[in-house]
Amino acid sequence: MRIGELAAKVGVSTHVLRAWESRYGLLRPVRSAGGYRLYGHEDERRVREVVALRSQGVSAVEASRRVLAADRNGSGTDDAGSVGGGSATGGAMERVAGAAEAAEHAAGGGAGTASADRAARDLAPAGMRTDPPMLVAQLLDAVTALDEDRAHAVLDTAFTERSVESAIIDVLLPLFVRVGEMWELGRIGIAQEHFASSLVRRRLGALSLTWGVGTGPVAVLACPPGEFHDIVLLSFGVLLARAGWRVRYLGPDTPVHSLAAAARLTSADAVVLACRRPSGFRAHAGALRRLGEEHPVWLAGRGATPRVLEEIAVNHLGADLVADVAELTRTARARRSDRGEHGNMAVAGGDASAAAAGRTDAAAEPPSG
Ligand code: B12
Repeated sequence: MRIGELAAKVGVSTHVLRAWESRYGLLRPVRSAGGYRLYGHEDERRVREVVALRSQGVSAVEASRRVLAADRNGSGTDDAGSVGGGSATGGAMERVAGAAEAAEHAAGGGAGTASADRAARDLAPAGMRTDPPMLVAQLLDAVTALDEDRAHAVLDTAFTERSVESAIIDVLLPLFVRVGEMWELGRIGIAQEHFASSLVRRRLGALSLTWGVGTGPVAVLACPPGEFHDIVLLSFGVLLARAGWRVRYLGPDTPVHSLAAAARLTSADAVVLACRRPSGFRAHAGALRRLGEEHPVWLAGRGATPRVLEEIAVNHLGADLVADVAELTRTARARRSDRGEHGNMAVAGGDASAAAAGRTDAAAEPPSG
């Protein structure tokens, strides 16, 4: 059933149901073929149990905690259980939950859905639930606990409530910055880092399924030999495709002669190579320089230092992925127009920048290419 139907059945507003879903993971909708969130009987049961506890004066966060813990344990309640399971006590979910509880008290403290409604309104005025730092914190918490379900629920929220551009740039990439920091501090391990990478790669993979089709310009994307950090490159591919490009993704650890062959085979309008280490580019300086004479070549990532760029004499893409898409598009247009080719340039008006401006809007339809 859709959320409105569930709300009518259980007597809780859709606003509060959404808050319980995103904050506490109480609801676990599945997607219909048309992309709608559909709720089942188990969701209804959990909401009814929370409502019953609320009528006994239990706060929403505590009620959700008990219901989810009972679900995990098969029966009974578990007052000590943490929301969503795992070892994330003290994490963002707990902080969010604490804030929710505080707001609920501030809003009158009484049991019942009216106060929950009020609390949700007070606590989550427009955008709080979809606020990127909050989504990043929730994702990090789910990753720390290796909680796949919860991580997907947060990712669902990020991608449904924000544009794809914003979900990637404001949520996914900052997640990796945080994962790196937490890993350096010894607060998460390699398991979490791999878990986060695999989770996000699968999400981006789903977004990449149609990036090869159309008639737009062609970009070949790769990392040089020995480089496996490709999440940002993959993200960039998704953004390029949304701006009308056709993407040929060779991914990590690509031999440079294979990259050159691929660029030739596809008559690439852009070749993008990403690497964290300058040596990853330098080791292939001659081959990259030659490739740059045939196709526009762009180096990206931390390895693309001024010295490397000077030595190899190709273009540079900085950390602003939206501006980078626009730059590639401008260059491809100019190149095709120099060659007198006009018909095949079905790129979205350069409008990665439009996408940037509308990052918090609903995702724009990708250009038909
Ligand atoms: C996730 C991750 C991994 C994943 C990568 C998954 C994947 N497919 O990408 C896996 C598990 C595979 C991995 C492996 C390793 N990793 Co690692 N990893 C990370 C981590 C946590 C995040 C990387 C990331 O995506 N960062 C987020 C992005 C947003 O930041 P960024 O890379 O700086 O990119 C910015 C710009 O440079 C630019 N950019 C980057 N790429 C691109 C591409 C394009 C097209 C554009 C336009 C822009 C752009 O945009 C970004 C926004 O500012 C970092 C920690 C960190 N602080 O980055 C360590 C880190 C990069 N890894 C590190 C290490 C040591 C390793 C391993 C050697 C570990 C090991 N012993 O096996 C291997 C090396 C693998 C290899 N040979 O490449 C070190 C690197 C140290 C160094 N001095 O370079 C780091 C810094 C961790 C650390 N503190 O020690 N890693």
